[in-house]
Amino acid sequence: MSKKVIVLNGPNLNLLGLREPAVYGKATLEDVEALCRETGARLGVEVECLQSNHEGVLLDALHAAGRRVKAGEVIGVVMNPGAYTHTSIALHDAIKGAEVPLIEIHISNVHARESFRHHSYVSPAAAGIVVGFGVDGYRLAIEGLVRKQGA
Ligand code: CA2
Repeated sequence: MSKKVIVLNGPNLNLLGLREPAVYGKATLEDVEALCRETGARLGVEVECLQSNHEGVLLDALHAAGRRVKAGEVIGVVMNPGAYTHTSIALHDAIKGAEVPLIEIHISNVHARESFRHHSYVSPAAAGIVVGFGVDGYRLAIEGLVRKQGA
């Protein structure tokens, strides 16, 4: 059975493609999840996707992913934590505590935007970061995770 990659999307990413196309592009969350599954299929991994607007749901998903990494079923997580990137010490602690290999991805170049988007609580706990490539960044992040962790 093929190994799995978990793709997590945080708050407001369910609005992708429906608002602010100049910043985030025209692709919907459904399109992004299809792109992730296609990328996984090409690389021989199965992709499971979850989006939530609730911090606790994302924390639980990271804990579950960590357990599945230890069981050898999952290779790691690709996560766009949305605005929780800039606020959540709890996400930082969960990634470290669950010992889950995680690639942080942002659609926009957060460093070219408002200063409150320049700091990430997630980055110091991440195995890698993909920023500013639009939704294509999800493909790059999955490729990077598979290269780093093996499948
Ligand atoms: O660039 C990214 O991927 C972000 O993680 C997106 C977050 C933002 O808070 C981060 O600073 C950077 C926003 C999530 C998407 O929010 C939308 C709001 C309206 C329309 C479409 C998406």
